Amino acid sequence: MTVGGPTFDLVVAANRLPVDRVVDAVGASTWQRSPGGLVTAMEPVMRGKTAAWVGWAGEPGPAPEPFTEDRLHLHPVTLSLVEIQEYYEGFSNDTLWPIYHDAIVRASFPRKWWNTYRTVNQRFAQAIVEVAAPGATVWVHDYQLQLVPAMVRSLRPDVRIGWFNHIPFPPVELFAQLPWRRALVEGLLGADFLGFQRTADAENFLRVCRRLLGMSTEGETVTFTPPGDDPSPRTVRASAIPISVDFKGLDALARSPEVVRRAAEIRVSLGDPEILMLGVDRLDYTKGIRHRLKAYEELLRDKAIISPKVTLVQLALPSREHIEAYRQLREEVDGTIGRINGEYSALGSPAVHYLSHAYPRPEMAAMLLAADVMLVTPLRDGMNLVAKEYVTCRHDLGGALVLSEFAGAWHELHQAFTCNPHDIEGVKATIMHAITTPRDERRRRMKALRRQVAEHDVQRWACLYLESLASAPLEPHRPTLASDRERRDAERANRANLRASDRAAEG
Ligand code: ADQ
Repeated sequence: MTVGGPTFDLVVAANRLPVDRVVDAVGASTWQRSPGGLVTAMEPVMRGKTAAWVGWAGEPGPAPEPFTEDRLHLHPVTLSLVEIQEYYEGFSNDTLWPIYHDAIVRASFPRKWWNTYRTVNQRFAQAIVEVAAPGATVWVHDYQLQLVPAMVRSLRPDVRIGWFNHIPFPPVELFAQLPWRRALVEGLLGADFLGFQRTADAENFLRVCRRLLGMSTEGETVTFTPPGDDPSPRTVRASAIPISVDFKGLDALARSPEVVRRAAEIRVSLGDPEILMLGVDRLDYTKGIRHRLKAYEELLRDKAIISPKVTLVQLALPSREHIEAYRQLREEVDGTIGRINGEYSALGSPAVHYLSHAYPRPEMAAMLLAADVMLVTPLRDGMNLVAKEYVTCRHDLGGALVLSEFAGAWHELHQAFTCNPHDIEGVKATIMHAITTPRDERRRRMKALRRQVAEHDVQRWACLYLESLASAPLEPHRPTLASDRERRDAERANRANLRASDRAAEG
């Protein structure tokens, strides 16, 4: 079903292409690699293969012609202004995003958004089959493209199809609210392999198949008879393959003399605080920024910490500003920080340094290296790469990671200082614990955290994903004794972490 253009053995499809258009002073435009982790993750697996990437180029209106950048074939998909509003801001981010994040805010269900979501998914599927070589591997990413697997399969049964969910997959009770729940599951089941961040996400998906669609599941697989003319049953595997960061690359960057110097400079420019706390988030209601600020404000009020000896830097990159819940969040965060600064700042040293810019990687690495306490307090997060980036940058074994148990990362980073962000007393106690823990104990924890991320980096994630896709519905390899032991250790550490955080909250 190709239309004569070049075809590729590996096709990645994501809402966005991994490039941004940059316009220079004289109006000439070029494409620049976007800094995102997905591009880095895909690099080693795409190298040496003929690969294409299908996605939106970031501007409304007719898509630019396909082009090649760094030997990667980029195939832009058109999105009109209305489609951006209804498929992306609407259905993806105002219907699915809240439902998939514990309904922290109320989801909206306009029917016309669904129609547009379907139309756009069909357009992506069409673009994919145009560039997929016979027998190609197609890797679809994220919640914006959940109908694509079945659409691709119906056009091109010869290709192998995988989907990876970067965000959580909700419990059946929440998923059941979606009027289009059956169509979404049937869309996903067009894949051979479905990857999730946590085991609980894969289990939620399998439970949805069982309870809402009456399908039969066994272990990590679901077997069903697809709708249509072909009555033969299919089996699809759903497993956890947690995403990670480019440990080697980021570690090397954080060790570079420029970044080490810049980290020291940052501390000096903040007035050399005894304790520098840092939060780095997209400005999203899932990230727990309000809860974190409340805990910080109360610690100042209680005089448990004193500004400017203790200082908080909060980077909050504005996002999805056309959506009401995000506008409201921004107003609240702006207001809260204004109030804290009015109450607790000294002239020239604000209690909260609040920054809304996008920073280049070296500057971000320097900030992570400079921070004594990193606050990662989401109410729900698929993974949270910032937590992994922080420990990657701490080659000096300094610093302490405060981590919410509702971040996917918590399931791997057992030596972090755990908190339940809903429990403000608990967050305060955990912050104080992170501050007061003796240096040797903090170093021991950081060393273990770094080992975990180094051994489970993003390159390993991408390879594991593709191996799982290739062998699905069978497992790519039998779990070894060592991985079984790893799992048991992880479960034990999680239980100990939870006990400690509950005790802290109970005072
Ligand atoms: P996000 O919700 O965007 O991703 P996250 O995993 O924290 O969340 O990644 C954010 C990235 O943006 C990090 O690499 C961070 O360094 C960067 N960043 C944040 N603020 C920045 C700033 N001001 N300037 C420059 N860079 C900044 C979704 C899911 C997550 C999941 C990822 C990957 O919601 O749960 O971890 O996908 O699967």
